[in-house]
Amino acid sequence: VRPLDITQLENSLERCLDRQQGEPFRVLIVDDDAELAARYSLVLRNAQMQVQILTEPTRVLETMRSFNPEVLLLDVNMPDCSGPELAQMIRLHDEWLRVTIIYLSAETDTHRQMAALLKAGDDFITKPISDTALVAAVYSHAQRARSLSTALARDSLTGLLKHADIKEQLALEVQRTTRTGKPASVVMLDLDHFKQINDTYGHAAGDNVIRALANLLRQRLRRIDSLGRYGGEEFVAVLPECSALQARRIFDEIRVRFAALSFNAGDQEFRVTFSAGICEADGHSASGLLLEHADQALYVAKHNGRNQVQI
Ligand code: GH3
Ligand code: MG
Ligand code: MG
Ligand code: MG
Repeated sequence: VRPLDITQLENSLERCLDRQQGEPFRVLIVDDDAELAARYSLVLRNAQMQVQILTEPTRVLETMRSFNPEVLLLDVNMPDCSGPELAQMIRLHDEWLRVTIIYLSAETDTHRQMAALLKAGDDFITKPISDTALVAAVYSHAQRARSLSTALARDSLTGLLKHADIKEQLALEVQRTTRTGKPASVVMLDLDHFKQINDTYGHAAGDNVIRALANLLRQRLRRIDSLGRYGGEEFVAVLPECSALQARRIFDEIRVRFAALSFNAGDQEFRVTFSAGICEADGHSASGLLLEHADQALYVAKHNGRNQVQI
């Protein structure tokens, strides 16, 4: 086995940190030893992470709510509340599932380390630790926590935005439209006779159809467009800098492609269609009203015989 080359490790870590995209990782340090906490904080800040220190463990939940960390560095032995007790309490809240809890302690007794991990928490780092090793450990955990957080924020069947998030995205685009004066379009889309599809071919086959439509939409739309699963078999797309007429052309093309796909359930083959309604944002209408208008256009598309796009 080749000995570990620390310089090489440090170089690769630097490259890693250079690649750190978007917002810096957030780390919350909970330790009753303020001096020690400040020391670790400095190391992590030098590695471009955002750090907050908490020497009073009872305030951990409110600090997590305001700071929203990816990683919690937790001391084991503290006067008011032990680290493992705190970790256990945090794990009662589903909203903090995406946060990695790492114990950072001088505790070298492996039985006590294990007891802490069995109670709650994800990793145990023993002090003293080199700066590089601390940064590497926190960085990898933070990266994983962020991926998990991104995945959890998405609809699990399709990977698209969830109901509340696509609505939020629409509100943001409406604001932008007001600023830029460029039109944006909202598209509401619903699969045709989908109850019948489920009843005839089974729910699993129905799920495949929903996934296939999500993939097709993702492929055909631009990066700046937002796409959400609004309900069971309903989708909403928000298209910035796109008039209703342009949106209709795009969705008519998608409609034709989708109708041509063939699905299988056992030895049966079947096809599915969708209907869509479009509404153009003029910079004055509230986003709720836009969705309502797109829904009305969808209703017309359904009423006129389905498998069509209406404005
Ligand atoms: P219409 O053409 O008027 O839209 O008829 P429809 O039968 O599609 O009516 P509606 O849009 O009300 O149907 C919703 C159906 O979609 C009800 C439910 O069985 C099915 N559905 C909703 N969510 C899911 C899902 O996640 N998976 C599957 N397989 N089916 C779903
Ligand atoms: Mg302590
Ligand atoms: Mg529906
Ligand atoms: Mg439907």
